[in-house]
Amino acid sequence: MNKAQLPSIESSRIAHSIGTALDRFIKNNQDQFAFASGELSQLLRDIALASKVVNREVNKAGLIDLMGAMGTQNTAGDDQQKLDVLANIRFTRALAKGGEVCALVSEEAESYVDLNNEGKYVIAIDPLDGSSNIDVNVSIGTIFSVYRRKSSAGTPIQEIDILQAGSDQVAAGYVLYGSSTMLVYTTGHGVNGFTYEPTLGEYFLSHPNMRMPDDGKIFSVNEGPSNSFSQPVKDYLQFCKDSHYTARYIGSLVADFHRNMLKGGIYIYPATAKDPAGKLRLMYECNALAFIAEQAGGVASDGVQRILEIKPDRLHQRTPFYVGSKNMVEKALSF
Ligand code: AFP
Repeated sequence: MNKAQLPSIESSRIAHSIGTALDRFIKNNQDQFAFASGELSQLLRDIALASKVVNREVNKAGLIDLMGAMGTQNTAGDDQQKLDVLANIRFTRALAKGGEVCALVSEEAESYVDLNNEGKYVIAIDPLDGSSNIDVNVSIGTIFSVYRRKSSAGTPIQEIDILQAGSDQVAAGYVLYGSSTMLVYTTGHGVNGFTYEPTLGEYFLSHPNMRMPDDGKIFSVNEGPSNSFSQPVKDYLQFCKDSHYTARYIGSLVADFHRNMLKGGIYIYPATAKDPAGKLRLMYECNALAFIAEQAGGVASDGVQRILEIKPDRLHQRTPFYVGSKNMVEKALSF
């Protein structure tokens, strides 16, 4: 009797391989991580699980009264949407149950949240970014940064645990709830993207070793407040137009970043008269995307220095943000 050959199973034309599931990928790659790799793996799995629940709720939102405002405001004074609050609960609960996280910084909470004091990790998260797009069925996202706590497990959380520079991130990622749902993350060894297969309830590796093109022709900026942009920013935008670049702006940072990551482009949110320090939040929006951009060959700056070098002095600190393809960001910074 002939034995079945593995290669013929792998290349079968009637049952195509669906690729590597996220769980297996995390497990296969955990040796790359210098510290307690099993714990970081568990934490990433907890985030993935919560994102699946949020994905389910985002998809059903219009049907089960999850659209619209809560009637409350977050730390930035923005109206909280029901899905913002729900996503915050889902991620916080998953990370609390997982037990690996000692403290969580969220856009939706004024102060950091204590979780398991024995946990070795600190998370900064924007549970649902782009919430003004929720009600109109446009892509939204989740952004997260993972840090090792500096103080010893079991001791009280200190400021040095929470206010870490982006360069201290040990992992970061985003989830894009778009035409398909994707989880993209890095642990500092390149960037990998996984697409959610809803009938199997699993993420599968669809974008291995993602690289951001060095050049591109897309610029993403809300030009509404452009009268108050600085002259160099105005000049760079004029350069983009003179160069016949394409303007693309969704208003959901994850979606704009992801498009530019795949196609090549630059995302800019500069200082404006309304937001003199920029609008975007360093700890749970910019740091994660800066880490991913750099890992994929891109550049992220506040206009003066690398985003990852900024030492935050408060949880909800804002920063101007220039991120994207290397040559485009360097060109913008040269103005
Ligand atoms: P919201 O979550 O309040 O919609 O903010 C989204 C966001 O932080 C980011 O995702 C967008 O890129 C940016 O703000 C959009 O800001 P503008 O509406 O000022 O263009």
